[in-house]
Amino acid sequence: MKRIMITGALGQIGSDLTVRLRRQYGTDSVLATDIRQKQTEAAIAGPFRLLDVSDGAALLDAAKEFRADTILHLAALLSVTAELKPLLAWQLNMGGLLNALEAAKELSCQLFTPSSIGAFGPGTPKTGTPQDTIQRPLTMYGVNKVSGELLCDYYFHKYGLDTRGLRFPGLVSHSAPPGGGTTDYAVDMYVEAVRSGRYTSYINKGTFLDMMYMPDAIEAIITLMEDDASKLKHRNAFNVTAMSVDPETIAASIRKRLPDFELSYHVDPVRQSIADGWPDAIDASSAREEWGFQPVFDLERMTDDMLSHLQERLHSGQVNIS
Ligand code: AKB
Repeated sequence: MKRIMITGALGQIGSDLTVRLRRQYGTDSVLATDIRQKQTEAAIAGPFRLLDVSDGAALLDAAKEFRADTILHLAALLSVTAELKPLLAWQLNMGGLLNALEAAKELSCQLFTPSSIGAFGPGTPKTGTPQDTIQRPLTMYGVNKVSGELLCDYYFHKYGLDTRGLRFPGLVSHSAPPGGGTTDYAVDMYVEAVRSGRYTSYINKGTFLDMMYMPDAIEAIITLMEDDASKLKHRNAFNVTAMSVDPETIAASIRKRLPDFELSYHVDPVRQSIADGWPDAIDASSAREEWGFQPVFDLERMTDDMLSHLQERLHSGQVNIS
């Protein structure tokens, strides 16, 4: 990766990824694009361009003018929004990916796009979910993610395009909020623990899902993209995870630092049914073996880091920390 264009760069992953990549590859070597402009570091501290990924010509123009050799295609609707707006999700998630793949083909770019634990479904083994297994999701998001994995493999086999991907679990971060996801509750819980000392979870106790802290997700993207392609047996997409937790597990970790934290439940049937179709704990051994995936944040380290960053922002007057 030398000249990197990121789509959806002002979202939860892109905000941290853009800043981290500019540190490593140089500010002017990373173009952040998004459908709207925000006054955030990713948008204002380096090259930024407005881009709607459903406009294929505009996406190609942006990559061509920037002389990109890598496209990190992050723009997508997450699971809950996709389930509420399935047609829009198909158009944006699949249309945007197709446009990114076509631009990458035209310009001979490397391409990364995230898949998700949402690519699995109720028929998938719940624990130790293997890299290669049954993928019959019942959600539009899941259908998009499986189709996206297949499409990226297709471009690799048919055109020799260097496509690589990760099946992300829920990602926890403090700088940019997630939006429209099922696993967002984990981020919300940390924010509310610091802001109000209590949180009402829309996901029920006992619902275990994989999670990972954002710095590990970002290092995983960079390591995978920089890895020698000849070592990869898989491409689209690798299982990655750092922990399997339910709301009670996270609350217990928060209470070790904030003993008065209160957790209650008001379960949302849409989000609960999405979570019920996902694995409890996936197996990331292919990622470890093929390119050395090694997350450093476990639950306790993540809780320490999340709470200290959020508390710092609260005390510096940024009360509206999400
Ligand atoms: C979501 O909850 O939709 C995402 C995901 C796990 O893909 N965070």
